[in-house]
Amino acid sequence: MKHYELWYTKEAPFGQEDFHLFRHGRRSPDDGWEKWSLPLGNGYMGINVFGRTETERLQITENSLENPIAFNAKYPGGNGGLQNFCECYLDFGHTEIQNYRRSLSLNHAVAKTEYICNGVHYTREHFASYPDRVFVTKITADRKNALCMTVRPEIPFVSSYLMEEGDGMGKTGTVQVSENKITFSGVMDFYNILFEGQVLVLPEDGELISHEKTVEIKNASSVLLLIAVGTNYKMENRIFTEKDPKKKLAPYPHPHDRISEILEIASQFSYEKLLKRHVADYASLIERASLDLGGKIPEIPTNLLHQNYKNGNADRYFEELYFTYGRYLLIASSRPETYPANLQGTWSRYASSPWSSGYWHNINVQMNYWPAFNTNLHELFLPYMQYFNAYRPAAENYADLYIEKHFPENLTEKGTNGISIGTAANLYRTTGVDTPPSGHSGPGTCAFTAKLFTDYYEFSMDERYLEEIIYPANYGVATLLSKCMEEQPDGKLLVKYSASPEQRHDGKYYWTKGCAFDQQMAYECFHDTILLAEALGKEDDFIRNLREKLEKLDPVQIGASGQIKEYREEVHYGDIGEYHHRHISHLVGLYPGTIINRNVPEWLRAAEYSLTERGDISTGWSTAHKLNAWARLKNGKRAYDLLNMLLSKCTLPNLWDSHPPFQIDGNFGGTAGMAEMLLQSHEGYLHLLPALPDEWKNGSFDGLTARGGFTVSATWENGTANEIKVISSAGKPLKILAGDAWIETETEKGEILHFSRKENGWTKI
Ligand code: FUC
Repeated sequence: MKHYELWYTKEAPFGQEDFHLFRHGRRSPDDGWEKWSLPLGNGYMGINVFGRTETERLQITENSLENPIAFNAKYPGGNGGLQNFCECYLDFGHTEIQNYRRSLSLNHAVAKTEYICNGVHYTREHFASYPDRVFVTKITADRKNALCMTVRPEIPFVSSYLMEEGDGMGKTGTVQVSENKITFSGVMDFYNILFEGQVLVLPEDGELISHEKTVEIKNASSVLLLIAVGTNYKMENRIFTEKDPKKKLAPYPHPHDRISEILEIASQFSYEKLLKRHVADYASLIERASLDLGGKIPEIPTNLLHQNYKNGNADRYFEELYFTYGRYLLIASSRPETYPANLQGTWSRYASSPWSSGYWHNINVQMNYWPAFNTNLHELFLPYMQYFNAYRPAAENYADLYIEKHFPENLTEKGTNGISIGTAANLYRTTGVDTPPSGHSGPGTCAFTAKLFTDYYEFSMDERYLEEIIYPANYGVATLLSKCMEEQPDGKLLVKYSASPEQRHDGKYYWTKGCAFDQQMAYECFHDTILLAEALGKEDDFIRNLREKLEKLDPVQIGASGQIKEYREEVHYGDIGEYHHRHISHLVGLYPGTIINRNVPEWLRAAEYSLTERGDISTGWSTAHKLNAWARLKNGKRAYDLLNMLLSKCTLPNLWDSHPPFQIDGNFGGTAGMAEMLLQSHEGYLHLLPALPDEWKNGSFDGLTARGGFTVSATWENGTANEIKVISSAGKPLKILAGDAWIETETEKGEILHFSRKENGWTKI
């Protein structure tokens, strides 16, 4: 893999990012955390490194330290959610600085800060180790005994309330020191979360002085810090079924022993050994896929490279870097046995995070996982499957209640009414499907989620979770959807209480019957459930019934303007709802769905019309969704326009996506979209370079993944592919469209196939 690094010649400012101010309409300057700090993570924790010389700031997040999602009458602005775990300050007092540089290596997932102060070269290296569950910092001086510093962790937002006295969202916390260990622990009131973090301070030589809340190091040559954090949260069924917030975590032990043990074990390794274990683990994921567009390693810092890009000097390295960064961010925020990536991945410095840092199921959380499938990071979706397993009984209960209330004639025994997944969710609570008038997204949200499970299976061909999770998820969602449809006089089956996410008409959320979002998603889900049943050799009355229902869904309708109708009652494009609304929910059958494809050219044309009318200018994730949609329309120029816009207008100097504010979904959607421009597999075959823009005339990619369990590498020149390598993990038949020629062959499990372009087509070599 090429050398990929974000680097800067200035430290990240402390900044003033106060989300409360943002919420109340007064954007405060946010030059610190959101724009300039560099994120690290291992799923267990997220760390933002500022690279400051006088006082370094390491800001730590742990996903389960949450208040409830509080979008309620009391707090209409939306408060609560994920909260900053710790601000760990390192006081160096270095002010006269030369040769400053800070960086984040995407090859090794290591952040580095270096500079010269008083003739001494200081270096800091930081990484978040997944195998050892610790955050590691090593600070070195190149002159013996020249390192003096104080380690000073603080618990942010300790207060008896969050917004106002008596709101029940207070937090207590204390910092204590025992020799070379600093422990910061407390209780977050609402869910009674017991939290603790520990910093182990290990100087190489010099003197260690323990103060009440800090540890001071004098005259050392290097210092190693090991940090672990945790809470008594466990992602289990009871969290979601227990209604009393105070009882959810009641059976689980205080995290103290676990954190102590993690540090005890990690401290037996040398720094070099910890680094080696971390790099081996990380490299096994990041190196699986890469993209070479001919970019040259730049000699200017990343913020200037970005500035040049914005000024119209689009640079191939910058695009490659963005692609790699999306994969890096997913590795840093979604590892098996930890938590799924949330709206900000796993990073929050706030008392109340934007949209609570929740799992939002009408686009955001789905987008997080798109690159897991086509960029060869399949197992990073496991945390969501584990989350689903934990909330499943609650989702079944929501389905019972929903059907009982709205479709009593379809109510069956408790637990057999399907699975209901509404828009809002976090680690403590999910919701059932939205209902009018206050909700805003139809039950298609459930199928939008189930699609991820199908994609996981189709891309990885991993059968381990098929019977236990993937099939039941689809079956459950199909069950719910089939119960909330109404047969029309013309025989069509339409979702009743249907809404195209967040679309408003005359200032109100618009509820109707059978909008495109719900019908398309229902179609995808019924179709997938039947396929999965076939894969498992299962057949029952319900599956037979789905086959009949599928025919009646009428998921795509073309209107008088030639548009895909967002609503059945719409005549011309834009009759109902906002013309340029950021959601393109009527095109989910184009992407991430698959029904709008080349077999129905008139649907593709209508999708193109609708996408064009919707316009390009939008928020971060919306731009990323449009990029994927244009890729599926096989329009390299337009896909590239959107990519360019995403990178120029919706990307911060630390390359985080900006909605605004910072949301991680656009990063993930952007990375997936770049892969989608180069390889597609939703039409029953692999399509190589389906949306190649002129800007990417020559290049190669390595290790992208396609449905059927294929891993693909390819090179191209002057816009034409000349070499293809395919690894077949499942031994499925292989069909590729590359240029104007087809490749068709049987494969065996584990077989590696090479093809070379000759004048009259492709030859197997
Ligand atoms: C959905 C989007 C918003 C925002 C929020 C977190 O509701 O429509 O734009 O991204 O999620």
